[in-house]
Amino acid sequence: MSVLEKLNLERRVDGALLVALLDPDLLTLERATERIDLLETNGVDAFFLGGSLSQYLEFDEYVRCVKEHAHVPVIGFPGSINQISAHLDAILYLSVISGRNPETLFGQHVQVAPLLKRLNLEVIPTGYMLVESGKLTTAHYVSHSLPLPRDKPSVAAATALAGEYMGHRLLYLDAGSGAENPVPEELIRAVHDSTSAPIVVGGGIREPSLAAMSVRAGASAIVIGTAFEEGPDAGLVREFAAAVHDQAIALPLIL
Ligand code: 1GP
Repeated sequence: MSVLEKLNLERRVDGALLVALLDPDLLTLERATERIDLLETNGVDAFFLGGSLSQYLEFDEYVRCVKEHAHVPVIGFPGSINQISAHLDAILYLSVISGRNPETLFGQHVQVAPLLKRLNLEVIPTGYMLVESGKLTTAHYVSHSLPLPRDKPSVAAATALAGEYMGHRLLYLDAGSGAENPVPEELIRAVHDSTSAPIVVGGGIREPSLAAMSVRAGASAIVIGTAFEEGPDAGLVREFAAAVHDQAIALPLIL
């Protein structure tokens, strides 16, 4: 069964998905492996593994250790072409469609495609949209591109629809890790109303209520990084899980 099929099964039971971000630049391997069990047993459905800066030298070993401890899918969220490992269950094949930098739209993809094929990794074509969030985040900076304006839902909707027409199977709206402001509700709703692909939302979601709001607006998966970095307690993870899982709205399956 592919990772997308597994996530769809989970979605049928749980509604939207709660995803925890493990960024090797920010979370030592020891701290990451320590908290995997706590995150999983309290409701995390999958891990995204990667980061914008990519200074970590032993990426492959990091992924291998995480995989040894994790029981839910571990999906690559690469900030660069160095963040590829045969130990991943799948990888987001991210095209930064909010920007016009050819390297992050298509260039790096050509460089890594043969390697991904050789590793037989499940590849998930993802239209990645950075959203203006109040201050410059690392993701905005390293992508060499302008983010989507946060007060222009129609621009985000048009961008997302174009991404869907280009064949992306997921649309990822990201305010950037540690964002001052998360992706606005109106913007998520506009993308949801104009597309049929599942929407992943992340960046600056520090409170369970913000996660719930994003799901009600149309997000099929919520990514939490910073809020889980400082040794989250089980109660906080459960609150996020309830906020994400318990919104009774119909969302597209990840197909
Ligand atoms: C960033 O969406 C992720 O790509 C997570 O962001 O660290 O702000 O939760 P935070």
